[in-house]
Amino acid sequence: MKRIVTIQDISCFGKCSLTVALPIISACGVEACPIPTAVLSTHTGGFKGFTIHDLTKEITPITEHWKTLNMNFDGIYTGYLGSPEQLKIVSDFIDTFKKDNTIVFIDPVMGDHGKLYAGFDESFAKKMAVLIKKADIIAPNLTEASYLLGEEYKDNYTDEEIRDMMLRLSALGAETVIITGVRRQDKLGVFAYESKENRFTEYFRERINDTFHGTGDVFASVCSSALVKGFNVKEAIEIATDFVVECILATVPDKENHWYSVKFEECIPSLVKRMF
Ligand code: PXL
Repeated sequence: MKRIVTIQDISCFGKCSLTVALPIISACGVEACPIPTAVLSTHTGGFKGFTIHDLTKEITPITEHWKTLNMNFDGIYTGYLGSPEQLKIVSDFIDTFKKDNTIVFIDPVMGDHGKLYAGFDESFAKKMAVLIKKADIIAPNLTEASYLLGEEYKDNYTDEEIRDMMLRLSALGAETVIITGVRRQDKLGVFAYESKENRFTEYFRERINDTFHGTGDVFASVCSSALVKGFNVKEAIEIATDFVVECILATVPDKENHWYSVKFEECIPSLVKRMF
């Protein structure tokens, strides 16, 4: 069985980061090892008064113990990281645990719809742009991509502009760049650029006019698992995009109650079918 270590927070309510990553990676038939970077009462996207308990101090003792166990990972998947100090620790973690066959998948979670999430600023984005040098694959949305490049976010991008962004992002160090959440009239999709092959790929589905938190984490969890299982980039972005669309469609009828994330649980059977 393949094994992924995933490093991100646990938001106890709100279905994002680890509460999404762990069940999805497991459903894909990949062993999931979490390193929780912080415990929050909820995610930060829409709840008032959420609590945060930082776990930075726990990360190094966990990795020190793992070093004594000679742990190895087929994938290292990082999501929401809360401080420059955590970026540094994750960078050291990659240096220690990345082996020749380890896929390093960094989702540079920082914002969406042109805005950074609460607690992030441009200086954090600059440091994230350094961490992604260590990635094989990065999966920013357009907001995160523009912050990584230190550019103003725009409401609309042409395909040429997105391709140009991907080239410049890959010049920051990652071999493969995936850009999520690209809108095109009545479609929503994903672009990928594989620098080794100099290949651009895209995959679009129908656009649903509702947005939900956590869909980036759902995408990254499926995509990283698929890549670790040996699917190629084109297949991985198709499986992950289809799954996100299915999760959104399952949530839309109950969107008033379930605004905080998607009902991914109901869609797990079809994910399992595609993964095995
Ligand atoms: O889904 C990304 C995410 C992860 N973790 C926390 C968040 C968010 C997005 O808002 O607040 C704590």
